[in-house]
Amino acid sequence: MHITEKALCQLILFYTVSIIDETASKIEKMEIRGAGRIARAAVSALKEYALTIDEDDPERYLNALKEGCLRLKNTRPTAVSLSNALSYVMRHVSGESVDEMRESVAKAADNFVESSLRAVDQISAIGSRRIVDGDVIMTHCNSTAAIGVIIKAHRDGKHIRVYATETRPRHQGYITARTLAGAGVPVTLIVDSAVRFFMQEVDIVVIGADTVASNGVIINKIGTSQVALIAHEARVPVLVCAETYKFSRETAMGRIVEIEERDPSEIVNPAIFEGLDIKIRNPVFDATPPKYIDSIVTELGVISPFAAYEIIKKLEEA
Ligand code: RI2
Repeated sequence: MHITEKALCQLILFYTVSIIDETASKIEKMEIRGAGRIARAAVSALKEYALTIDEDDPERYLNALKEGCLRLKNTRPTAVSLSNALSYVMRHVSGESVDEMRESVAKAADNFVESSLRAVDQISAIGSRRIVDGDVIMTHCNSTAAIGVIIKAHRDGKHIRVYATETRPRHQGYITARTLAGAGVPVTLIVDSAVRFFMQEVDIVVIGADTVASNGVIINKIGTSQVALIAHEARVPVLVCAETYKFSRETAMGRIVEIEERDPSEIVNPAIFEGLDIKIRNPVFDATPPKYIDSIVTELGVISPFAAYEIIKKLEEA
C-alpha cells in the first residue's frame, strides 16, 4: 500500500494528539485516578507526545508541548500533583533544537515518575514506623501512599487490622479493601456514615492527600474532614501520607484550591426524581483544617501540618 507523505503526517498528528486526548479523557472519567497516579500518567503521556510531535521549528514545538500540557492539566482541577508534575517537566525543557528538546522532556518525565514512585516507597517506610503492633487503623478512599504505609507495617510483622470506608459515590474503598486483603491485611469495609460508630475501636487514621495547602489544610476525598473531626473528638491521631509534589506553591501565593464538583449521576440516577425539584450535588473533595491532623508523612520525613509552608519554601529553593 502506498501512503503519501501528507497522509503520513496526518497519521502522526492524529496519533500524537490522541495520546494526550486519550490520557486526558481517562483522567477525566477517573479510569486513571489517585493524585500520584494522574501525575505520573500525565507526564508519561506528555513524554510520548513530545517524542512524536511532527515539528522542526523549536518555537512551534514548544507551543505544541504547552497545548498538550494544558489539555492534561485541565482534566481535574483539585489535585495539585497534576500541575506540579507537568510544570516540573516543562521547567526542564532545554536545548536549541527540537531533538534536544524532545530528549529533555523524556528525561524530565522519566525522572518525575521515578522519583514519585521512590517517594511512595520512602513514605511507606517512614510512615509504617508510626504504626504500632496491635493497631486498628481506619482509612478513607484509596490512597497509594496510605496503603503503602499500612502494607509495610503488616509486612514488618505488626498485627494490624483496618477499617476501610466505602467512599461514596465512586466506592474507591472497594479498591482499598481488595488491595489490603490481597496483601493479607485483615480488612473490614464500612459505609461512610459508620465512621463515628467504629472510631472508638480505632488507634490511628491513615489517609492520603490530593493537595496540601501552605496553611496546612489538607484537601482530600470528600468525607475526609468528617473522618478527621470524628478522630479528633475521639483523640485518635490522623496521619496524612503525601509526597511533596502534592504541596501547593500557589496557595502560598493566595490561591484558593478549587474543589472539583462532578456529575450528579455519580450519586444517583437523576431520572428517579423526574418531575421533582430536587438538586443533587457532588463535590468530590473537602478541606481538613491542620488542627485535626497529627502529622504529614512526606518522603523528606514526618512534619506537622503547620510546617507545610516550610516544605513549599524548601522545594522552591531546591
Ligand atoms: P494517592 C484520590 O483522589 C483520593 O482522594 C486519595 O486520597 C488521593 O487521590 C491520593 O491518592 P481521586 O483521584 O496519590 O480518587 O496517595 O479523586 O494514590
